[in-house]
Amino acid sequence: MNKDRIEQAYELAKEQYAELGVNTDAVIEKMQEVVISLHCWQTDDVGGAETPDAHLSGGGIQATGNYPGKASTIAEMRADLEKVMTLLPGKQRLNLHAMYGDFQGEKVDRDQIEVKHFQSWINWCKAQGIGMDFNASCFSHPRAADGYTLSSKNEENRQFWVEHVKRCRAISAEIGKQLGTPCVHNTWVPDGSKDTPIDRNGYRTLLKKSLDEAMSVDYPKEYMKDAVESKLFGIGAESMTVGSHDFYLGYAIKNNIMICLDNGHFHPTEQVGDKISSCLQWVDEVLLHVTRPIRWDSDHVVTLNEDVQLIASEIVRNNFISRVKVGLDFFDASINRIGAYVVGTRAAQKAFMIAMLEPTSTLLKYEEAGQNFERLALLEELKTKPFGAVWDYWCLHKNVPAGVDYISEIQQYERDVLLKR
Ligand code: RNT
Ligand code: ZN
Repeated sequence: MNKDRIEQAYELAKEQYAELGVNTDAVIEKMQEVVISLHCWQTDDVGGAETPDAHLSGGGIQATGNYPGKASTIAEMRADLEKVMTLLPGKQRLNLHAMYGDFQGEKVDRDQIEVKHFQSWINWCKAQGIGMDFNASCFSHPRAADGYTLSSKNEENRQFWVEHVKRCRAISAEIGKQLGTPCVHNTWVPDGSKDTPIDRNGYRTLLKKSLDEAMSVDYPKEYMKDAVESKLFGIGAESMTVGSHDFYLGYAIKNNIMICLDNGHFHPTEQVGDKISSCLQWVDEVLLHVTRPIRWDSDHVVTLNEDVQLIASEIVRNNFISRVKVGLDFFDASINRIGAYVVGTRAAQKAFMIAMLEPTSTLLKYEEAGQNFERLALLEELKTKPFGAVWDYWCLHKNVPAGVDYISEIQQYERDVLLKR
């Protein structure tokens, strides 16, 4: 896109927003505060770096598609993430899963992982000038093949997963310490039952016990923070998920840890945007997995839709930016994966910018005066204000491609790098 045109369009947009009482320069400044944690697992369809076919050995997670070019080494993952970051305005973090340790060809089971296996990732983050978040990988493993991990009635398996989560938390604390920014450690388990179970309570009691054991060591909050992620159902766990929202919200409140809200993990008419102000009455911080659910899949590439918009608007309206950590959680193996990251992350960022371009105090005044027609009208008019001009200007300002320009850059990377793999 032409630089002068972007600047001209911005000046006009700035005037239009100013008429509504919105300062676009301040919005551009405030976008700095929105930091998105890039999930590493879109690089390779949640394969992991343990063995070439690790993901085939036990369920819990599923990616569909076989678009060429997926990363199959840590070096390729890093190259891809570096490329992605050159195409994104604003600041990001890395969100790494434990199964992506740098094991150097050694077979290290999940109950044996140590900081040393992640040191090269920490160094990479340091070199990139970004923070890092971490996740226990309680899936895609023979000990998860029967559908249970932390809530397993097989005591040996249960202890194996407790040990894994314990180690992941210790590694997280070291990550946060080394990088000087708290590492959010998220625990999600696929545990659940395909058909109607008898002992729902038994599994939930075991999950609580395991979490208590895995979280028995306290770490300073400047190093690491715990989050727990609920789910409604998964493939093969259609009838009951042990870690339901009720379960984890209770656990998070009781232990004052973060609740992770993945917007693909609720009934289709429930909105995570509506849950943020409820959860934050009871816990200090919330973690988000921003995604796009479609029918049975909870992990399509994020687009700028109403669900994501409500999430961003609720955070911005209430000044919750520092209390809500934003991560992404999608994996699409059927399209260019770099493109998936860039489209999905930009969509989330756009939602935040649109939220910031709202004259919230005017809308609030209308609402409190019972002027609901006026509130509705202004919300509708905002939809056709020149948001895109502000967005393009921000991209220009951040030295990343504006508008559609990233498409050709990704096509070029595909030709030069991805198709040669
Ligand atoms: C799965 C959860 C979980 C995973 C990642 C890989 O339904 O959303 O967050 O997607 O941990
Ligand atoms: Zn998730």
